[in-house]
Amino acid sequence: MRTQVGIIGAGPAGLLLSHLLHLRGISSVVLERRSRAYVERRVRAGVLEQGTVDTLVEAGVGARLLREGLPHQGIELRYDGQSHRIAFEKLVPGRSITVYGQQEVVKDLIAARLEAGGDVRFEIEDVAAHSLEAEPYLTFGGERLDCDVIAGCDGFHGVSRPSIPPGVLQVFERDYPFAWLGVLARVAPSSEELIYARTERGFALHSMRSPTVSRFYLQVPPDASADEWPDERIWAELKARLETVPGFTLETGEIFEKGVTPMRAFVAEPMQYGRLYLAGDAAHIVPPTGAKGLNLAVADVRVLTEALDRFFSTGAADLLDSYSESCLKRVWRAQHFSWWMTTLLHTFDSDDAYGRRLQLSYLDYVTSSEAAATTLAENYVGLQ
Ligand code: FAS
Ligand code: PHB
Repeated sequence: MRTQVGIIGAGPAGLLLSHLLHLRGISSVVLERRSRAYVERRVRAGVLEQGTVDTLVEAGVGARLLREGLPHQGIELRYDGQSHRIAFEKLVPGRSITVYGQQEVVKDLIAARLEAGGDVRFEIEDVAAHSLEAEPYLTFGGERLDCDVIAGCDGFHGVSRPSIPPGVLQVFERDYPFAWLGVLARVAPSSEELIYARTERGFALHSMRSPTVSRFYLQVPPDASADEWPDERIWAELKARLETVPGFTLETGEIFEKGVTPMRAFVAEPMQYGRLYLAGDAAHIVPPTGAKGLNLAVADVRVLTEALDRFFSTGAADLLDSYSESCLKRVWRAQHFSWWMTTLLHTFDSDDAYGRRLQLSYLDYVTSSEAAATTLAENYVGLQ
């Protein structure tokens, strides 16, 4: 078998790359380890930057997103018994975010690929990448797929990054001393917008997926397990961390999904080797506090699509050669913003009284200075 681009992974990066390449007449095969039902059910990100929405709409896969997505013009920072709105419409006029679950994006992309007769294969075990320097190929289940290029879109735990010979990659990473317990509940959101809450008990986030489904996160110890968090304990802790301002009541409902996500930051440089190009979580991970992970994956794919289109249509490899450099500036901006939001809002070492005062002082500054609030807003909605 032969294809122009062999893609490992059917997450947002792999599926969007396959779709955008198809629109430019470039063939690809997507090889996914999990089942279609699994990847369509996997709950992850929820916030799309304007650039991500524009990309999906322009690519013809944004109809349901425009119908069902929830456009937001601001977020709330809640701390020390105070509530402060970061108003995008005032600080970054014309730019906003849309709340739309990552699994919905994945469903829309899979539907589009299959409708177009795209070659997306699920439950493919033992994918391996070979001969990356010259004539690359993938093997899986006793088969061989010859490719002109391989795209590693297989996430943080995939096989593509480890296929790069030792000594080539420089890795930058930071593990945080806490994790997030994520919860989905069948209850109308108690706030129209997202609430990022910093409390002495720890961070909490009030988000949502629809007018009838809310999404919550709690900062928990790094080794926490969802089994330690029965529903009653989750609601009690969410109330303790969110019901801190007058007039706010957190509505409760049936919890139907819960899981713990580690908080880590990671970047592998360069994001390419020979004819292998890494995109999305295969190359970088951010703590989800800044809602950047999915949006970074989409941004990588936009750059890679242009580079591959130029290569296949003209033979020029210049954009491919500069792919990693083109992505890393945005990657590191998102890394810094995610670190900044995480350190601003989470509770660290309980003995660090000085550090906690610094946090409160910075929050007072961000919520009283238009310049500081604009810094948060323009990074959150996505830099142009
Ligand atoms: P993905 O990990 O989504 O997709 C990679 C795909 O490759 C998967 O389908 C996987 O099954 C497949 N794969 C892996 N190894 C393979 C192999 N050997 N062979 C074939 N296929 C293979 N971001 C946010 O912005 N907000 C959040 O709240 C948030 N929550 C998250 C929660 C969790 C548990 C995780 C892990 C991530 C979260 N993220 C969040 C980040 C997340 O949204 C990623 O940024 C996004 O999924 C990146 O998309 P991909 O790069 O496509 O990687
Ligand atoms: C989500 O709704 O899943 C979400 C929202 C904002 C974040 C992280 C996750 O910063």
